[in-house]
Amino acid sequence: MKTLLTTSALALLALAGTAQAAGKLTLYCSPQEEWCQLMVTEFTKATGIEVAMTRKSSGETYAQILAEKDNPKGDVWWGGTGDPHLQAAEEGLTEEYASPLMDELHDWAKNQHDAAGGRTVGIYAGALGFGYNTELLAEKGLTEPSCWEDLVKEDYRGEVQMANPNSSGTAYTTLATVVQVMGEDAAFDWLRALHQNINQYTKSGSAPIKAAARGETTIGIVFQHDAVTQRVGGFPIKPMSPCEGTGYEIGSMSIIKDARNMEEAKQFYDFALRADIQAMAGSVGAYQVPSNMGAAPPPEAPKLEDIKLIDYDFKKYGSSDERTRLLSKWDKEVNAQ
Ligand code: S7P
Repeated sequence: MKTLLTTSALALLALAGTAQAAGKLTLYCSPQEEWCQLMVTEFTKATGIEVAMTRKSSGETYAQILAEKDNPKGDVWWGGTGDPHLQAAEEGLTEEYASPLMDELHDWAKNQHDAAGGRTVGIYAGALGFGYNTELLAEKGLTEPSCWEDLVKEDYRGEVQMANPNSSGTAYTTLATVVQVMGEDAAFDWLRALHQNINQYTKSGSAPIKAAARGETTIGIVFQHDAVTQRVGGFPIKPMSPCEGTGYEIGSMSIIKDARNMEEAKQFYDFALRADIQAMAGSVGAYQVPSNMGAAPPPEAPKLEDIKLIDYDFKKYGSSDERTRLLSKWDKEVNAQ
């Protein structure tokens, strides 16, 4: 009996040891929920590490990491637009790390790493634009919008939806894009004019095109890949690339400063840069361009080389001063109207 008890106690101890060795990870996730879930499942399958994941928009996640800076609760922030990752890096909220997989990445992903002093890295890229519900547009007898300038036409009163740039990285990319395309004064005139046509500022960046798919708004300002997801899902959505040119995101990943599970955080970081892992995105309708050169973009992904992209100034628009200034100006001069 004594021997039996000792044996089972030893077995239990061994089991506990295995669970402890496998570890745990707290993941803050900013892309679409389906992709976040896929990453959790695949990472746990590969490593045995249990992941507690929360999905929040990019601006919201940045604000949470800032609020938790003296007592960090998250380990890795995976995905979301690059600007707030750069701001977090500048403010010392994230940890420097160089993955052994860095050489496998496109230059734009490595440049993001360099710009942040090694505190963030590019994991995907995607172009901004808008999309519209073709059936609603026809029913309402509206003409097809193809330029940023079209979106402020009186014909589109109450027909346009975008997210709030404070919570949403997509909407902050929109704000920074129009400032770069039009110049700041003209961009704020345009944003005030657009405000007249907006039916709702949503919290999440992809919500406007999901609303368009459901027929709740005609036009949504979103990343083009998010419009493609709805079209592939069978909804009457047409993605558009604005005629004047458009900005883009370098979706990023950062390890949170003083992460409680630092070893697991690094394991996740390396895992998320792997070509085979990035190549899975298309299976859950995520059509961004992957940062690992060995991962082919999903065939549905908008081709960045065919889009009139601006030379988006990530250093400037991802800086703490500029992001804070533009958001506060938007709050005062546009949203308060
Ligand atoms: O849906 C995918 C995606 O567009 O969402 C991310 C975005 O930052 C999260 O949404 P928010 O705009 O609400 O922050 C993008 O990085 C990603 O491509």
